[in-house]
Amino acid sequence: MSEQPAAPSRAQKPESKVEVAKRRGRQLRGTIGEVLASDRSHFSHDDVQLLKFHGTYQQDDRDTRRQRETAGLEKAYSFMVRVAIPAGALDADQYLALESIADRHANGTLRVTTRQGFQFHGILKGDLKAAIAEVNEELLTTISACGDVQRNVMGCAAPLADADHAAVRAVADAVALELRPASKAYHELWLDGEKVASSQAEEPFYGSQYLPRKFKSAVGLSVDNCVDIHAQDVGLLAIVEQGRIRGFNLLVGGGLGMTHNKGDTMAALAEPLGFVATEHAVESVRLVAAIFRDHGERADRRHARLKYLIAEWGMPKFRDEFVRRATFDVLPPVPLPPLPFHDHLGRHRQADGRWFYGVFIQSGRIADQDGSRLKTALHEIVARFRPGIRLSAQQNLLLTDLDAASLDAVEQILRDHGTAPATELSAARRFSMACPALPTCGLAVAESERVIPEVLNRFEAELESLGVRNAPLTIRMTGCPNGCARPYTADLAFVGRSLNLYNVYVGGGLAGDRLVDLYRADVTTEELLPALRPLLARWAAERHDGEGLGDFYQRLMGIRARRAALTGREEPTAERVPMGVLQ
Ligand code: SRM
Ligand code: SF4
Repeated sequence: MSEQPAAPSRAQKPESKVEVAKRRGRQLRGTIGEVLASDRSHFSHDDVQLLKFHGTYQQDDRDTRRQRETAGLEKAYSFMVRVAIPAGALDADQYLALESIADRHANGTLRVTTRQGFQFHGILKGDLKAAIAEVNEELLTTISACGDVQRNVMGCAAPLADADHAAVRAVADAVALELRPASKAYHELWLDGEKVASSQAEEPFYGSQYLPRKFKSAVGLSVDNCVDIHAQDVGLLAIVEQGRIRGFNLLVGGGLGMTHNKGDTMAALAEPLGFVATEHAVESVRLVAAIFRDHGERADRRHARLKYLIAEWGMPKFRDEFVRRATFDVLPPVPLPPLPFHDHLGRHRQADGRWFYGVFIQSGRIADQDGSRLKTALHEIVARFRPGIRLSAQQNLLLTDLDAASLDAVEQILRDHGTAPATELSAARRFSMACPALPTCGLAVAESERVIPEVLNRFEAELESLGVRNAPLTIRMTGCPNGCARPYTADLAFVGRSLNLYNVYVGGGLAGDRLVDLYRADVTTEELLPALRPLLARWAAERHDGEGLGDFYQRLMGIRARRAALTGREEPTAERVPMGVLQ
């Protein structure tokens, strides 16, 4: 079904600069081809916006920015390239090829993203075309990894027997294909495809202006919320009964980006809209995207996410619009208990009797650095055992399809290269996430990936001494409030305010179904632990068996009880998070 986009309904307000760039961009072409062929070191505003749809961001080295400015030099430009990998699934050859691209065209590292993609950093303009072309040679793509389109479609990465994970992957693949931009510009620019005249007909779904903003979808499971379904614009939550998928609860309106001190911006959790049959799952995502396309904000980009449209309309009106467009039955959502969460690290038996091994990767960065030679270890393992690869939504990597006999060898190779098995990590480290922030991210106002190891060292020592080293605790850090490491659903979050200053949030949890509260504003890196010491000490002393920090905080504040009284719905508790995740 390819209904045409309606004329933007908010035409009375002046459209944002990005909308203008999209409209003038001739279906994502702009002058990218000309600049690529020239000796210019970087692209101008409109092309920079269009490049995002092709999966690449123009960045500059933030560490040298000031020095270069003083010396009268231009910024040290380079490009981040993001590979969209539905459900994070790739094979051994693809992994080795991406690793080689990182070595030859980028800064030698690969980074697993919080949406199960891979990122390269530090690609110079002269290498950009080759890098993207080589990704495509491996039957992977960068299109729609960024930009105002559907982003990488997430899906549970683990081939376990608890549900039909192949079906989850198939739905994620189908959703990704359904909303992939159709413009031939990608082939023309990066793959030397034949040039065609641009026309709106080239993009039957997206039209000339694409979506008002990014649009994120995930396929989750009622037996495992490893994809953080509540953080998505649209979530398909598979209702699993006796290992089979019965259909999907459709959740809409999640999104975490917000701006400090702007009360009209907010993080929001996706709420159930209804239940749809499996054969209508893909069409359901498309319908939600179409409503967003036709009614989303196009003037103020801070308000251009689906969550703001739903906040403005209210869920009943949004649901009515969805039902009006749907040609299939939309039933009431299936009531569910709080969703369990697994990180899939360590050894697990697959549905087919083989094994997978989940490797913890600090902040998703696959590199040989800081005393660990993780990149070399993974190269050796992948080249020798040729496992399947699954990227997880917690920035980790699963090696699948292994024989029982190879598990010890895999673990030994990792150990020999300085990577301890997940079972030996503290909960704080195991469940931690951090965004890239400085020096690559143009929006970072504080450090994240570069400082989280040291922050975790301090917290680990404290938690160890309090006797809660293995108690459920997820710590997430970001270099600004955009929320790339999903801080606002974590037990504990440090969100950059400015250089070496963070807002501290508390009160989420592993299940990802509750937003945090601001606990303390403007705390330096050194003061993070002292600021939290009293709370950690009370948690250690007074927690119920299995109670995570966020749950404890909510209980302490009486929030859970108050909410339950208001909504008649009991809030989730850590006791229901399977302790198997800490085995
Ligand atoms: Fe993000 C922008 C990195 C997941 C919310 N994000 C960025 C940019 C591209 C900065 C920029 O616009 O110049 C960052 C690139 C940094 C770098 O140097 O690589 C960036 N985001 C990331 C990644 C790599 C973080 C990570 O540690 O893995 C994640 C890539 C995922 C992927 O493969 O597609 C990433 N970003 C997220 C998430 C989490 C998620 O999707 O599950 C969020 C919160 C959920 C949401 O979208 O609401 C997120 N990123 C943002 C926002 C805020 C959007 C908003 O609605 O306000 C921005 C800023 C923007 O879009 O203007 C942003
Ligand atoms: Fe950059 Fe902010 Fe996202 Fe971190 S959270 S990667 S600093 S945009």
